[in-house]
Order: sequence, then C-alpha cells, then structure tokens
Amino acid sequence: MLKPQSTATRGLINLDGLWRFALDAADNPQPWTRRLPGRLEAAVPASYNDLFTDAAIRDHIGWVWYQREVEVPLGWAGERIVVRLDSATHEGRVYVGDALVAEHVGGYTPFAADITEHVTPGERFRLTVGVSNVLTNETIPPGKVAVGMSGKESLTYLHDFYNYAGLARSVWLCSVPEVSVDDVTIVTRVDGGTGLVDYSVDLTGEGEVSVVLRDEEGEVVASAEGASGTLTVDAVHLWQPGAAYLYELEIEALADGDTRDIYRLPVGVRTVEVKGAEFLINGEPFYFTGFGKHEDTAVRGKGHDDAYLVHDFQLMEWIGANSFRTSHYPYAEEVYEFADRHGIVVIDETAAVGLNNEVAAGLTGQQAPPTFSDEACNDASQAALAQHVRELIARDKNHPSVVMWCLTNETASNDPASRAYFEPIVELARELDPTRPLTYAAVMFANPDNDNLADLFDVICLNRYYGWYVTPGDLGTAENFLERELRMWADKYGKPLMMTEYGADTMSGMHSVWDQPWTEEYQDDLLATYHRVFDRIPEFVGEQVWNFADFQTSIGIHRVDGNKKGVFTRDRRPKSVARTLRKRWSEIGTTK
Ligand code: GCB
Repeated sequence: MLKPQSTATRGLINLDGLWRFALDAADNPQPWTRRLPGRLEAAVPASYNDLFTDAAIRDHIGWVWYQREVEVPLGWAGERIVVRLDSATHEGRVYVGDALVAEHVGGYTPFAADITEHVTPGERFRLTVGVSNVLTNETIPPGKVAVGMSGKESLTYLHDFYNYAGLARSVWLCSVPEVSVDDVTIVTRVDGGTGLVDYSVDLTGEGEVSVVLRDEEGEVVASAEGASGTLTVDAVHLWQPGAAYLYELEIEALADGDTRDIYRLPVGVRTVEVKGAEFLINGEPFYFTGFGKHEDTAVRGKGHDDAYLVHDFQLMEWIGANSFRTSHYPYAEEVYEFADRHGIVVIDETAAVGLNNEVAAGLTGQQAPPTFSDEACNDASQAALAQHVRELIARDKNHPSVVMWCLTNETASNDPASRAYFEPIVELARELDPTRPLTYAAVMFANPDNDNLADLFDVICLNRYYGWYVTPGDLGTAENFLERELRMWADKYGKPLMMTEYGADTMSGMHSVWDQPWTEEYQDDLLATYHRVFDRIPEFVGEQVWNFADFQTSIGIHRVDGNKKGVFTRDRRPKSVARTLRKRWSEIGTTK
C-alpha cells in the first residue's frame, strides 16, 4: 500500500498518542473482545520496552496488546476505510471490535487492512493491536526462545542491537475512494539536459489516469494521459547528493470524466550506475561518507521521532556526511522522505541480520552449528526473506535518496551453502528493481578466498574491525592486515569496494596518551589508520563509520550499557573523533 496521505479525495487520521496497554496473560484470553485490564498506557510511536519500570514488561516474551477507541468521520460514508500500521515489531494482529482484520509478520515494513465492512461512519469502534517480539529461525531477523536452567525463557539473537518491540511507527485511519491510485512506480533517466520520468500507475477499480509534473515553484513541466508513459522534462534540475531537487507528480484517477482520486509523489530525477570500479550518480563518481545508523534513542527505543530525525540529519550535515546505511533494517518512511528532500544518499538495508551462527560462536570460542540448515536458515527463512525484500522494494522504490539495496548484513558468506540461499534472493531483487545496484555487508570471516557471494553483487561492502576485535591496541598490524585484504578484494573482483563498518567502542570522556582501546584518542587513531589505507586503494568508493551514535544492545560482557562505537553519544553529543571526520569529509564532499 502507498504511504497514506491526505488529499482532496483522501481522508487521513493519525492514531498516534497514548494507547491502553497490557501484556498477554493466560487469565485474559482473547483480550481484543473487551477493554484491556489494568491502567497501563503506552506511547505510540515507541518501543514499549523502556517505557515502564517493571522488568516483567521489558523482559516479556510473546504478545502484548495495544488498544484505543477510534471514531470514523461521518463524511467518510461511501469510501473505503483502511487502517494502516507503519510497522508492528515483529508480528502484528489487528482487531476491529471482535474481528481479526490483519496479520503481518516482519517488524519493519508496513501493512494495512480494509475495514469498511467492520465499521460505520459516524460511530466509534475498538481498535486492538497485538504485537509479538518473538524471533525464530524462520523470521527475519532470526532468533530463538531458549529456556534456561531455572526454567525462565529468554530470547536470544545473533545481532547485537537490543530487540526493541511494539508499535514504533505511526498508525493511521484512512479513507480511500472506490476508484483510487493503488501503486505508482517511477524510474528516471537523463539524456543530455533532458530528464525522462517513466511512470506506471496501478488503479483499484475501473478508471483512467492523468498525471501532471510540477517543479519546485509549482510550474507544470510535463503532463500525460494513461496509466503508464514517459514524461519529458527539458532543462531538467537533477536530484544531486547534497543538492536535492524534487518535482511533484500529481496522479489523478478519473471515472466517467470525474476526478475520483488524487495522489502526489515527490520525484527526484537522477541516475545510478556501477561502471567498472566506480559508483556513479548522474554519471559522476560518488564517494560515500557517513555512517551505519540505528533507530535508537533513550526511552523511545526504536520509536520514530521527528525531533531526532531533524537533529540526526543536522549532525550529519555538520560533520560533512553525505550518506548513511539503514543498518540493520528498513527505517521509518519519514526518514527516506527527509533524505529525499535534503540530498542525503541512502543504502537501504533489509532486516536480514544475524544469518550467521559463526558470529556468536566466534565470541564464545565454540564450534558453530551450520548457518544454512533445516534448524537455522532453511527454506522457510529464505521464503520470509523473499517476502521481506518484496515489501521493502515496494515501499521504497520511488525514493531518489535510495541508491542501492543492501540485501544482508554479515551473513556467513564464507559458507558455500550461502550461495543457494542468496542467489534466488539476488535474482528476485534484480527482477523487482532492475535500476539500483545491489550489495551485502560482508563479515570479517569472509575474505576474497573463501567468500561465495561477491560475484553476485555490484558493490562489495566490508565490515572490518582490525584494531578492535582483531589485533586490539595494535594499529600498525591493523593497517597492514587491512591494506593486504582490501587489495586482494580489489584485484580479484575489480568492483567498487567500500567500508560499511569500521570503528572502536569509545567511552565518551575517557582519555590516554597511549594506544588504549575505549579512549577517545584510540577511536580517532583507529579511524585515521583506516583512512590512510582507503586513500591508497583506487577502487575504494566509500567509508561509513560504525556507528553514528551509541546504541542499546542486549546484555553482554563486552557491552557497557550498550554499544559505544558511536561518533556521537546516545544523546547525540560529539566524541573527539567527530571533528576529525568533519574536516576529512568536508574536504571530500561527494567525490574523491
Ligand atoms: C558488526 C555488526 C554490527 C555490530 C558491530 C559491533 O559487525 O554488523 O551490528 O554492532 O559489529 O560493534 O560489534
């Protein structure tokens, strides 16, 4: 479903705010059939975990319930009425009154239900949403409910960021006309100074389509009739990294000559291409600077927040970053819209993180059970990832800021079995979007000799921790190891290479005159070491530091109240390295 919007033909009510909240409980079966017990209220959008002081809520495994009353406007009679959840992490069930109207698995993509049959304009209804935080080997990302010796259940997973859950994004009630715009696909091309906007519109119901393209001043620059076609924009103003420009496509659905629906979409005209070892945006070599990020703040967890959105982008601009990766899951749609408007380049990543049993084993010293097996990443997990890729590309395909899909973070690509699992996923992504390059972020166990996936992708992204997990405290050896490895990748594949993770945990305020891991100086020196190497490799097209900000993790002996590899603290104060990056990235700009 297209992102809901309010136009002359569409009504939109935001259902964010305080909802009644309760944990699932054996003594309250079918909680959607009545008012939730107790007095707890949860904020939407927000993860529920850190809102309450009760450990039983934070550590709860399974379903929780959100509930509120909703009144349908009288004026919506005759329209289709839809409830849309921007996400429910990780599984959602939506009830209108006693009726189940939607079920969705996958915590970071939207879903909707047509509830016209269940509601009456002018009347109120009870909206109940169940959300489960459970991860299994067949969810993306995977996880496991384990029972400890005391009989207590715990949820384990192979990614380090905390498993925040709940309604972390907005919930909407929408009215949509019978004849309406169901989907739009935009592909842009450039021919000299002329922009070509290929559009294709799907309608619900029988009708005709007419489209108008306006520039930022509101002047019509092109128009057309028909469900698909190409709009020609003379003297096109391109969407450029650091210099966004958005046209607006107005799509009108008509029936019997009358306007039935209007939907508007921002359009950035730009091209993306990988040529040899270069990553080209609008035909010009682009060098990525920036971060792997997280959706993570105190109290809200993964809850979307416009204030943090604005502030994070301000900090990225201040530091000279031109891009970020949505590590390790699709972010709230508002984030991409903001990037579109502000010329920030996005590598859009799936939630396929932790598909690698060796990562946990590497830390425990144990032998890892195989990642690609009936017990772990099996056919059902692959089908879940395929569905997730479909939902991600359907949701984000029209954002000019999105220049590449990252299909997985740190899977076991050193395992030959990874190929059979990922080859169909790569084919699917190429079929769904033939216009954008594909990548994956390769784990440190995968090197040019044992990796089984690199040839399937357009850009090789590496996550490397020389000087941290490998040779901690010894940056001289780290520099040698890094350079040797990067040259091997470059020589073997001749594809663009970039670093999507490098960094060091750093306690803000800790200092030393020596090479001491955890100090601010060490973070600065480690990054400088990497930068010297990057600057010596011609195939190198980008550097994204791990991480933009400190973030919450599950409990672990190598984590001090979370992962501290942020260039900013969790409350967004710069560590010393921020000024070093600011100098380097401001000089680089968009091309090196
Ligand atoms: C990685 C992961 C990232 C972790 C990071 C770390 O390789 O991709 O999610 O947070 O290492 O700091 O350990």
